[in-house]
Amino acid sequence: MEKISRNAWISYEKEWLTTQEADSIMQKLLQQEDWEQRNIVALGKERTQPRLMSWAGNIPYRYSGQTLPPKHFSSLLETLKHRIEEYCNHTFNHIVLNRYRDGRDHMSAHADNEPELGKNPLIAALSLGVPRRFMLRHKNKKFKGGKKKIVLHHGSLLIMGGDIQHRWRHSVPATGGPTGERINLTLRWLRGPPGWIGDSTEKK
Ligand SMILES: O=C(O)CCC(=O)C(=O)O
Repeated sequence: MEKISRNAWISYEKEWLTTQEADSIMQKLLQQEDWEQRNIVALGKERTQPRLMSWAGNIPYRYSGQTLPPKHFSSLLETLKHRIEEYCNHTFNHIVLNRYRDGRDHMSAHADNEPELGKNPLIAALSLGVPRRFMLRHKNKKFKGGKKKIVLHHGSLLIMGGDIQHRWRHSVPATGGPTGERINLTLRWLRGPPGWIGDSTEKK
C-alpha cells in the first residue's frame, strides 16, 4: 500500500492474475459482453464516450449524466467479483467494464465521487490487455507530489482507498503509436440507487 496524501492510498499488484488467466479472461469478456458506445454529458455537453463499455450490477448507477440500468452478473463476472472481494476484504455490487479499442480511446480526468458511493469509497480496478498509463492528479495543483503515473499491466489489480476520490482525479490519457486493446473492470459498492442521500449515521 502506498500513501499518496494524508488520507489517500493506492495499492498496485502487477501480477495479480497469471498471464494465462488474464489472456483467457480477456478473450471471454471480448466475446461475452454486450459492448456499447454510450453518450455521456461532460462539461455540460453531450458527447460519445471515447471507448466501449459494459457493466453488471443489481441497482442502477448514474454518472456523467447517464444511468446504467440494472444488468445481471455473468458467471465469469460473479467469479471475478468474489476473487477480488476476498483479496480486498471488501464487498462490491457493481462492475463497469471499459474497453479501449486502441490508443485513441481514453478516459478523461474524473473522480469516483457520486453521492451513492458514500464517503471514502474503496475502488478496485482490474486491467487486461495492453499496458496503459493511469494518471493521478491532486485537485489542489499546489500540492507537492500531486502527480503520479502508474502503468497498468495485463492482469494487474489497482485498489484506491481513503479520501483519494475526494482529493484526487484520475485519467487514462490517449496515447500515440500502435496500441492494442485493453479492458478495465472497475468494482464499486453502491450504497443505493441514484439520488441516495445517505443515512443519519454517516458523515458526508
Ligand atoms: O481504465 C481504467 O483503468 C480507469 C477506469 C476508471 O477510471 C473508471 O472506471 O472510473
